[in-house]
Amino acid sequence: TSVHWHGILLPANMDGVPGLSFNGIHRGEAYQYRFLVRQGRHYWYHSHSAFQEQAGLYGPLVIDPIEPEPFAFDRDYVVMLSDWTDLNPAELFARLKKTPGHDNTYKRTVGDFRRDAQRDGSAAAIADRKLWGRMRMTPTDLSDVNANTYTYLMNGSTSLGNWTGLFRSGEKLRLRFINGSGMTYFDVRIPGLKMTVVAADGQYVHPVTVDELRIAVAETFDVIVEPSGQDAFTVFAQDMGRTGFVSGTLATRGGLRAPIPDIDPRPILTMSDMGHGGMADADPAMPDMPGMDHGAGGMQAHPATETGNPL
Ligand SMILES: [Cu+2]
Repeated sequence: TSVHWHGILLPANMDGVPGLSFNGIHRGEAYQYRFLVRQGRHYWYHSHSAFQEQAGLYGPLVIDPIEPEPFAFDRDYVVMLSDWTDLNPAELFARLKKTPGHDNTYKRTVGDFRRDAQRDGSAAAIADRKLWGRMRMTPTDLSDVNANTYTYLMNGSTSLGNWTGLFRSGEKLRLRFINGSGMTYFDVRIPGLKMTVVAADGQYVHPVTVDELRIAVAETFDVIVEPSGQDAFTVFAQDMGRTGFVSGTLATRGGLRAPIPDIDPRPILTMSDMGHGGMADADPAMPDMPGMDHGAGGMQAHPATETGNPL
């Protein structure tokens, strides 16, 4: 196994990436992690070996800074989101290799084609289908694995389990959101409350007040909310592909619930989501796909050894 301290600044051999920063921890072995902590706020840790993170080997990491923080709060809760499957993650991965579309039961239909052809002309509608076909992708594919397979969790609880954070009316709560998912992006909101984002990935930001935020895999956000006027508020996190959600509750006492909103309508990807400048630039010959080019250019190269590693 291994422990990777996600977002923590430390020497490379403490970073916990087997085969890159150390050799991993084998059966019967011990490895002492020892490093100076140079940061405050919250991060998370997870195994960096095989599929252990997907199998639940992760957790939040909260470091109280010595210097006072530039915002006030009365209570402090970690809200850790994740995607759980009872399948062995290695089997899930193997299934994904064989049938990548297994979870994607949502496809465009002949009716969608008629509508697009009416709106954009049939040549454009055909060209659009050809382009997606050539990429062997579909505009409805937002996540390879979604709620058809996953159960989304909040602090390890399903929506039925209803993780609850208590408050007294008028208090300021600090919620430390962490996305510890294998692959799920969540859109998070608390109907009836504004969220003021005060830090992102452990870095203070100029406070931004939002109704909803999107949290990608491994991201963290600190938000301040001030619940008042009702006894319970739903913390609602739906996946980006709108296949499912997990919810919890902020409440003045245990056992309360607020209404849970419906999942939003499902979005359709466009060519600009795929890294194209939009349909106008979409050359049917598809010479270049900047957003999808994993082979060259923008990707950061890793040094072959730790000797003289500048990173
Ligand atoms: Cu990580």
